[in-house]
Amino acid sequence: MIRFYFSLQYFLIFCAFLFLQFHYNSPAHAQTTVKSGIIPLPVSVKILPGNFELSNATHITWNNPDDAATASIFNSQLKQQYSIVIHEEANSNLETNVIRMQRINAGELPAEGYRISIDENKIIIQAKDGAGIFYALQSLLQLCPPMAASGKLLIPKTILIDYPRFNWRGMHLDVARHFFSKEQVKKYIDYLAAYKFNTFHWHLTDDQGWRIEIKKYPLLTSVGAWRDGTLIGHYSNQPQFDSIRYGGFYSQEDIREVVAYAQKRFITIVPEIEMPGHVLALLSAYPELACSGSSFNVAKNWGVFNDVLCPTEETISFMQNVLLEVMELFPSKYIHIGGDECPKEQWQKSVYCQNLMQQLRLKNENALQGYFTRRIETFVSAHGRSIIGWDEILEDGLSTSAAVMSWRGIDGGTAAASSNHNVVMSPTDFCYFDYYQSQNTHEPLAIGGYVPLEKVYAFEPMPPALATDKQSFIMGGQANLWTEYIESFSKLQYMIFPRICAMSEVLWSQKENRNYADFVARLSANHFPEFNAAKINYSKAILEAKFALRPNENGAGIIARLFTDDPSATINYNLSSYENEILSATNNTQFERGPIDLLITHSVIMNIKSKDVSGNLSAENVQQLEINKATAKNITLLNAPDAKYSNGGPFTLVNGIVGHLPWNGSEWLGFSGKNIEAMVDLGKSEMISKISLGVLDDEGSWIYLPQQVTVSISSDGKTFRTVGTKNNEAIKKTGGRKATFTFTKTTTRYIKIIAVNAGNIPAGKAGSGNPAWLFADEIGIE
Ligand code: TNX
Repeated sequence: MIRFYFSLQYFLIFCAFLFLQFHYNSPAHAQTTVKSGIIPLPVSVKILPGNFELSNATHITWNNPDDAATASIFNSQLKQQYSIVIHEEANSNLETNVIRMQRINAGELPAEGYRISIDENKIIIQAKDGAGIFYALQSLLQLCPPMAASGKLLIPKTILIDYPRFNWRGMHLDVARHFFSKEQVKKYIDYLAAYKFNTFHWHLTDDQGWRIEIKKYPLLTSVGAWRDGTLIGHYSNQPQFDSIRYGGFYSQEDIREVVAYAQKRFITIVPEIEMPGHVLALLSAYPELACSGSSFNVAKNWGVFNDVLCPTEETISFMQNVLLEVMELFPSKYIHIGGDECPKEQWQKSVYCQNLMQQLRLKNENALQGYFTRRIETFVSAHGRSIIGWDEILEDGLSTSAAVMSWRGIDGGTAAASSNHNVVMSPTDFCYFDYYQSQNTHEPLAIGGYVPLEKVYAFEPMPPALATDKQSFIMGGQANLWTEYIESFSKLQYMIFPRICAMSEVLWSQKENRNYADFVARLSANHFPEFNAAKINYSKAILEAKFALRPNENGAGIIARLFTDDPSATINYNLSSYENEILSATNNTQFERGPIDLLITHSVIMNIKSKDVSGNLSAENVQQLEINKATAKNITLLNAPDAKYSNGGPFTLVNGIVGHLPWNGSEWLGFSGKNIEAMVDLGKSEMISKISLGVLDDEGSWIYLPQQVTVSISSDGKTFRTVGTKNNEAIKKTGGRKATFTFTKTTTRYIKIIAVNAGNIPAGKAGSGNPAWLFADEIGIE
């Protein structure tokens, strides 16, 4: 018989060995980089026991002179974050305490890819190109832990291999609605670089300001860069303006400086010059380029304006001259020419346009925009560049050298790629960082919509419906930052952080490695502290207590589940009646981990807050839950809401939540071009005398009141009796927020509500010609 005998000492050593084996060699550990915390997640990371100590005595060296600038950027980042300054030296042959940047020819690494290997003596960084070297150093910075208590910066021994999934990794910034200085734009570029974005789409012109100096046409900036006031608050039908002169622009020298700054960080700047719509600032300087009208003002309001460029020879050569100067300033392959939201009213009325259409045998005004775009496209191509435009440019005969930026969903992009156009995916419902990112009622004003972090993370730029042989036309994706409601750099930070981190991972990391929970853990453990140190104003929505509602399956009422995206945060809640009395379910003093389920059977004010691991309180989220006879009852919808605004499904209409204004996508159901046909089953006969449907009127966001709302009731679900009908005028008269019907008390069980969609958006309005949205938040039955 064999007997095993271990002394306790040997047994403990054996256990430690097993632990290390498991801890450092398991593939799970190699893949999940919770330890390294790097965002975007690299292809593979392996962290080994042992450290490299980085200090003022460390050298950084290169074998390609082009990498000297990268070394000095890295050095200044180190100085800023750790007060460490290392020695920069070309072709050093030091063997210890050195970071060695090597350009290699090996075919295994794709463009922009890199390898890092860290041991106790040296850090070796290898890449084929300068971008790869740059990204390696950005990852190296993220591998640096906080300075140890001993004052040492110890970087764990690591083997890391990495390369990007997409080659267009873009962030956009609108500097027309609100202006950001050259220095602020450079900061923005720093953020992009840290997260391995390689494209900065600079939206330089729009109705509210022209922001780039053009030597040949000085009025563009002396007149077009300034407006006499700005909308106060949110877009509405009764707009109010301040009268503060607002504006600014970049001189050509400024632009050259920013382009060079971006180049050093391997970021291509794609300039956007909007045409033929969104040009009020241009027309205010050169009114002769419009089809009619002799004087224009730089817009103070947001939205879409009817005054657009007239496609005359004079206009075309003007825009070509502008583009000549733009191409000289920006070396990018692509020049963005806008092309979105160009109303055609002026072209319909213009004798010149109608004659031109006849002469060119163009079937309609969209085809005329196609003609204009082709003229610009030919010019840009003749100068060795290509145009890119918003997906509207696809609507009429685009030559294949033009690339398409798909913003109204991914269908435009899918169609464009299928017909051999290069495509950048930027659909509003995942990529619009001007939309809300939290349901919290204290959230700063945004344009509307709801794009929380998790939604951004779930973005998939490669459309599932696209044929395999067309997939290479999808260059990548981009997040857009429109700045109607972003008036300061601090708010800009808030809107992009941390959604920019999620977008970086979508565009860089391998799809199969992506995991939201793992991302959140890296973000809150490793990146939030960095944001704090850098005094970046970021959204803590993932630490905020949120709620999800569902009907109580076991009886009356709804269940509110309280939770935080980041499970390390704790929650505190408080329920009070509308009269402010505290209800028994209240937990006023303690913070507990979520999820917490609360049963709600009466109208209440729910007040929830959370604490992060360091004890910092989040903003309070206050929500009114209005319980009525419809709440949590069985509801069916004949037409499904649009996927963009279907959060919570049909239950949204009976979940007790009355949508807030300005609206936030999560509280509403949205129907594009379709009617609402809802049927509520009360479960048993009930006495009722009032029915209401909450609706939304926000024409600037293409959301229209229903043409008509009709309510009918039935006790058998078959024969219905109409108890009221109202048109949009009647709804407007009563505040435009609700269609309410009162009638003599009746006993009934089934309630049918039909709301008729406004149809296509009329001429002269934002989004004209597109189907109108119909938005509803809640059904009330009393
Ligand atoms: C639509 S996206 C626009 C912009 C607005 C934005 C607001 C696009 C091509 N056009 O002019 O700023 O919505 O989200």
